[in-house]
Amino acid sequence: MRLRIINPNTTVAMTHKIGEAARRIAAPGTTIVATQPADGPVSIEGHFDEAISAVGVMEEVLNGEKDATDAYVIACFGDPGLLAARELTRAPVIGIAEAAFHMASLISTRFSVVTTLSRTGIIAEHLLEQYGFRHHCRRVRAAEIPVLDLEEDGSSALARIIEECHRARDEDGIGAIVLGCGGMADLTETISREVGLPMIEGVTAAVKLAEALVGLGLGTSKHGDLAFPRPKAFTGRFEGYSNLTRER
Ligand code: 2AL
Repeated sequence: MRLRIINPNTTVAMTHKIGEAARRIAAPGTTIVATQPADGPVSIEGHFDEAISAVGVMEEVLNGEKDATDAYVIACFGDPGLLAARELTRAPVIGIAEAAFHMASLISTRFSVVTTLSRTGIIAEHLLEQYGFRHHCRRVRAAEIPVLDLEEDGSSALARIIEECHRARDEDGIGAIVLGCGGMADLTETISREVGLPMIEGVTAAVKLAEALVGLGLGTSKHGDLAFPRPKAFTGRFEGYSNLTRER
């Protein structure tokens, strides 16, 4: 199967890291295509960044539709544009936050999330409510690191995340921890060893869920609100979207 992993921010190094983490965990028959939007924020750290990035996610899904894609992963912890992306394809589309929450709930009754900044924690809290995981999650914690610190050799990012995971383990009464950023895709094993709790990281969780859905022959339902978008004109810089509305 061909799995397109879309890093919604435009930092090439992060896209590469996400792609490598996905390849390490993918089944032998899975080809990973890791991409990012041509334009947009270099990191996603708030509602504005997220709104802009969602347009780039749509473009990357449309590119994937020309590339025989069997499944998509949106590799940012706010799952930007997730439902909109689903309207554009019959393939499954999985967000890394949603994937991580589901996986965590299968191996623990309570988990905490450790994300980058408090400012983005609210996005995770909204998603927990929207997806129905509010009672499974004890606490959304932040290591207070900007997303791009995760790309810098020698930064204190890893140490800070581990510190916050220790606090979560000791104070939250939880069985597992969800790592809340696509840029943490390569840290699961190290942190898990240090903290001694199961760590769920969204990119790897989403790859395995995508493989499961494709293996079951399941794709995005085209009955109801996830049907292809209603035909209409788009104006201005989005004029090109006017012809996407026919069903593929
Ligand atoms: C993210 C993420 O996963 N990628 C990014 O640029 N921002 N979200 C986060 N909570 O740090």
